[in-house]
Amino acid sequence: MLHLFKRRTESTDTQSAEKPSWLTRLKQGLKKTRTQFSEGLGHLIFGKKTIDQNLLDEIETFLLTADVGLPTTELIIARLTEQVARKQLTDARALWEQLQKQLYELLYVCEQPLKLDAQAKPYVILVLGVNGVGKTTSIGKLAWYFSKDHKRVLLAAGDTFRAAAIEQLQIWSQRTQVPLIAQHQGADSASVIYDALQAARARGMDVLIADTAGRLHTKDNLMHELQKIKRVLARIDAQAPHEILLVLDASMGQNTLMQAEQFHQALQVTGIALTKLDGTAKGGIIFEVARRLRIPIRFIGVGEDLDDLRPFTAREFIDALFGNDLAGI
Ligand SMILES: Nc1nc2c(ncn2[C@@H]2O[C@H](COP(=O)(O)OP(=O)(O)O)[C@@H](O)[C@H]2O)c(=O)[nH]1
Ligand SMILES: [Mg+2]
Repeated sequence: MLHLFKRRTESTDTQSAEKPSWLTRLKQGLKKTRTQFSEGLGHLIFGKKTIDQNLLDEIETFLLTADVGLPTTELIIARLTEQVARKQLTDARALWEQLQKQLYELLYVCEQPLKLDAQAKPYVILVLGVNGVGKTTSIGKLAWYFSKDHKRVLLAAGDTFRAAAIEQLQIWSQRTQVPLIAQHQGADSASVIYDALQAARARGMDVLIADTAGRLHTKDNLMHELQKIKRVLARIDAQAPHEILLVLDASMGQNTLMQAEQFHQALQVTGIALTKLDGTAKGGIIFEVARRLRIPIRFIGVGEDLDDLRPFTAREFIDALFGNDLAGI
């Protein structure tokens, strides 16, 4: 009890100190993309005397280099071209702001933070994604995020493909002091997660977060395995899993989209966690993810620490990306 009290006090302290530090962290995390993207664009836009087709072509190249993707880039350029033709963008500042506005609007469509439903007890989050994208790490961070919010969380070690995957989740469980249900390597993943849901119900847990394998012997098997997990969970709670969270690695560029489409087709993904935005200059992929998939982006990951996965908001992201003044936020 004493221990619990101590943790909660600590978490309140962290939360009060959290806001500015997260924004700074986000800004640092997006440094590579920002350098590639907005600093480069800034020099380009503010360095030119006239707004003409040449400048728009150069902006187009920049967006493509930052992995915004061809269809999204074309859409943005077409809108800017139209506004230039209508003489709505007569100076560099107006163009700069318009570009940010368009990018913001693309992201805003996907700004739908995950809200736990108090009726769903536990609220089941099934975490999917190919190997190495950051599923297990994100689960550790999510466990931390929810327990700081005083939620009772249980983890399920559903990636039974490798022993190391189970051990890795055990480490996160110890680090965050969130309990874990695990079996041996090679155990049936669906039955591990099924047992975990029963345990979570029996213990009155608020949230169950289940890890899954990102690789089996063939891709087909993986999708069948994941569909089976979904089916068995629904036997206990017809609404479960309440959230099917697909983890995508921002540094994988356009491949990310293909993966997402495959998972979405097989499993009807309800949310995305976009990780490793810190490791890449290609964070522009987020715009293509938002426009093409239109699945809520629930969380973004900008590092390997406990606090490096946060709910996604379009405004914060754009401000961090463009180095806008974050002081007042
Ligand atoms: N830099 C950085 N590394 C991350 C992030 N998320 C995960 N990782 C790292 O990516 C690697 C693979 O993560 P893991 O959770 O094991 O992926 P999984 O195979 O999908 O479960 C690990 O080394 C993590 O520390 C992130 O947001 N930023
Ligand atoms: Mg894993």
